[in-house]
Amino acid sequence: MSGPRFGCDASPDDITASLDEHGYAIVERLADGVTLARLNADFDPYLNAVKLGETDFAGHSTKRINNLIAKSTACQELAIHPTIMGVCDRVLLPHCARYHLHVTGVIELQPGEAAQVIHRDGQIYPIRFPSIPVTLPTIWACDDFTEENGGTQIVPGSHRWAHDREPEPNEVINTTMPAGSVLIYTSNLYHGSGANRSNGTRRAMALHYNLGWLRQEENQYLSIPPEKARDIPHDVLRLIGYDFAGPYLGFVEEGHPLTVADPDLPRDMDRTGGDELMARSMAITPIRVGDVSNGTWD
Ligand SMILES: O=C(O)CCC(=O)C(=O)O
Repeated sequence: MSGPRFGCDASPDDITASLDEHGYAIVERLADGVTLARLNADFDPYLNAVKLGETDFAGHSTKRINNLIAKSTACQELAIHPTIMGVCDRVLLPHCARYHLHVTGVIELQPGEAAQVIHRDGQIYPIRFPSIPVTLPTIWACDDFTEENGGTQIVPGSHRWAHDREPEPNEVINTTMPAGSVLIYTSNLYHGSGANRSNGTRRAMALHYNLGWLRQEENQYLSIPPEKARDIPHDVLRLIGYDFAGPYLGFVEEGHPLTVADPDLPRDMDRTGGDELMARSMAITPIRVGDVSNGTWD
């Protein structure tokens, strides 16, 4: 099956094939109703307290909150959902020994919000498009996404476009999906939030993953320092960055970064992350970031 729309039992292989072919995939109702209700209840008090955005990019009628791993156990569970991890393994692991959670955020469009400027998430790094996928964004629908309420706008196929090509209005479509579904795309795809022409809000949870050797967008080491990290499961902590990104990348004096969050772990003073990480690192095809054969970096 080539997608781009799947049921919740879709395989990571099929979703990855859709990302390659269309630049995106939609997996319907991947979060069950109970998890979705917990997620929304966890976020409600924060969204009730936050002010509207103050920039064109963040939106002037949009509420945003971040640091979601600290705010919601339901979010922690969805961040490591096996289907999403399977897709991250296939899309990101060919280019890194470990991937991380890059940024977490709720984006709640209020009635009357205008469409966001269409952009590519890879623009956060100084790279030319199309490139290897440097991030794997996922946008979970906390409400039904419709054309009227600002379901994420995407430009199918734009993941293959040259650096300077920009979308025409007729190439942009709105993502529609029921609450609990997730839109998955890569750093090369043009997208942005839609205009909310409805009378209700449109709530999304963005969980983006990135190559472990790149700086994460959200500084989750400072947002979730060791004393706050103690109640969070190890596999989630590793994902936010309490881990090696590759051999030698990210050690602490005691060895593994997790030791600063869990005093019961042994301090082995190892800086390499171990044999499995070394093997993964050696398996990556070196990435060309410039061609100096003619004496320039172009
Ligand atoms: O809200 C959305 O649907 C997408 C938001 C987005 O792409 C962004 O804020 O960078």
